[in-house]
Amino acid sequence: MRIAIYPGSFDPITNGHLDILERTAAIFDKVYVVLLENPQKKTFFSLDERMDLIRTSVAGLSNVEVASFEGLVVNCAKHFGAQVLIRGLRAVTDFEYELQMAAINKTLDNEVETFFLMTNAEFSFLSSSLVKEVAYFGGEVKKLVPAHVKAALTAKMSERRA
Ligand code: COD
Repeated sequence: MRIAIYPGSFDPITNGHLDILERTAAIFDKVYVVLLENPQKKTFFSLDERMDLIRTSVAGLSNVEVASFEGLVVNCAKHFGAQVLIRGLRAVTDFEYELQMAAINKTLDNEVETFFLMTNAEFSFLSSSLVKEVAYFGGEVKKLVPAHVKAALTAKMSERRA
């Protein structure tokens, strides 16, 4: 069975993440989208909120499961029985960091391979940070995230302003 993990912060999940996920799900038998918990990193959405947003987004993908993990990404791969770790590449700026990550992960566990999927050109500019910034200043995010994520962003922004 070909199993992959797609790790990330997903704060929140965007159409760029989803594109990578759909393409991965078409290749692998099973895909775990894993929220890597980092207690030192402050996120906009809580872990449970981010997991719920992903679950709704992938409801139509029967071989995709949403999970969380605390620790090294290579240990996460082992935990889920995955041979492959999926990463999305947007631009040259992603490349240096991703190369470094892939190299350290290979050093930590030689059995886990990193596979890179190039972003779909229409999402090449897209990041969770950018989406939050646009939403914060009242910009339209409907082309950037699924409708339920847009609703969650709007609700959270007004909650924070109150
Ligand atoms: N198009 C295509 N791909 C995209 C897009 C887009 N528009 N936006 C994001 N992506 C890709 C990213 O390149 C990434 O591959 C993935 O989607 C997730 O992105 P993010 O931003 O949600 O998550 P990251 O990149 O911040 O996640 C980083 C990890 C949590 C995976 C990383 O910090 C990690 O592995 N932490 C565990 C500790 C560890 O093992 N470190 C390595 C050894 S020191």
